[in-house]
Amino acid sequence: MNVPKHIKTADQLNTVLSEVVDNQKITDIHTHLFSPPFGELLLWGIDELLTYHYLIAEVFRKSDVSYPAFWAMTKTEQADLIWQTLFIENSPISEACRGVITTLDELGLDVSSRDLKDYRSYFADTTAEDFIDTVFGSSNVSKVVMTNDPFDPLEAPVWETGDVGDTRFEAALRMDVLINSYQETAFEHLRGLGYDVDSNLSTEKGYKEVRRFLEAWIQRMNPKYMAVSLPPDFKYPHDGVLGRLFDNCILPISREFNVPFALMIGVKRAVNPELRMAGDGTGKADLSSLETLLRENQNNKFLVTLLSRENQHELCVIGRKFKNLMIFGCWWFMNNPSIIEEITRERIELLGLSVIPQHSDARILDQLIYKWKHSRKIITDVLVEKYQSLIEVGWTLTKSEIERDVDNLFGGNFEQFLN
Ligand code: RAT
Ligand code: ZN
Repeated sequence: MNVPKHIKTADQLNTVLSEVVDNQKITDIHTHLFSPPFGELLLWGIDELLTYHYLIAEVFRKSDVSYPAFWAMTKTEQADLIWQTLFIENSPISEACRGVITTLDELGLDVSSRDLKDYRSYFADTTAEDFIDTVFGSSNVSKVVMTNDPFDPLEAPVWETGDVGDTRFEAALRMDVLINSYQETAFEHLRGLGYDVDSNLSTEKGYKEVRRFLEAWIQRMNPKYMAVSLPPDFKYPHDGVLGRLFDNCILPISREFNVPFALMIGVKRAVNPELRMAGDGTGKADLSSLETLLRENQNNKFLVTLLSRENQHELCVIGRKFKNLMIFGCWWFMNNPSIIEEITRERIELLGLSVIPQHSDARILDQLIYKWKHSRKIITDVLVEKYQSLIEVGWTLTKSEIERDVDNLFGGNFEQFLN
């Protein structure tokens, strides 16, 4: 269609918006992907796709396999069971199942064949490096932010080499161990590295040492942000180790180095430990703690995503009060079409274009393809609806204005927030 400079009709709008969103390069601000030097930490291929923990949770609902029997299987056996149970004996219509089908299709594989052997041989014929290019090309993702745990014995040595390879992979300093397991594991780990800290963390000396640890990792990783996942009953102010870490270590360092603090609130870890990584749940948080944190630390920048649907509207209202808050993504159990659509509409209606509507949370490289294909379509539909209501009363829009808006949503807002 020949689109005039000023877009005036619904058809013109649909054409332009789909084209602009499809061509838009994406910065994916939260993933669990790794660049090639991290070796086995970078997951990709059909067996990894099929054994994604979202699908592991689903297979136990349909198969009689016991937990111990499943965990005793090799990865290939687990993938076989999941394929047979969730794709052959039942139709793969859950979002996590559908994602596998979208991905295979986008990679040019014949999904009508249902031939797992054929899919396996496709992946056997490629290398991680080539596959990164294929996936980034197909999903139009130009940058991904990893999740980097300085306490991970597989990861930390790679950072210490100073060569983390492909610059399309950027770092995020993940602090779950430091914050959520300080007394159980972190403090001893820190002592082992020569930091003079005790288990209570209540002295100026200890705070200084934790700050020294954070500074060292900020210098090593150059992270886009520091991040933590928190339970729904997270409280601030807090008179325990968490509160002392926040007030005396993390918030000052976050300000000093201009590295925002990302809070991912609402996860109940190990609701069913038998499911291992698939065993976490969700709960509604009391967001007055978040309000206090934002109000009392207005010179700090916070990125926030929440795991409970019930909290999403309230979060948007908080976003209207605090410019030091950037709301991002539809996290984990929120990353389903019906919820993405609802949350995106809610956010845009309350906050306009000042949000980061989505991240992928991809754990397996291939997932960038389906997670972004599915989300891109939903975000486009919401935007069409919103622009259309303007056009209907005579407002005119140009393609370049739409390009500006879309660029902000898929990368620009993140970069501007960091500056
Ligand atoms: O979505 C997921 O894969 C979860 O297991 C978590 O990793 C979550 O996104 C997190 O970052 O804690
Ligand atoms: Zn995650």
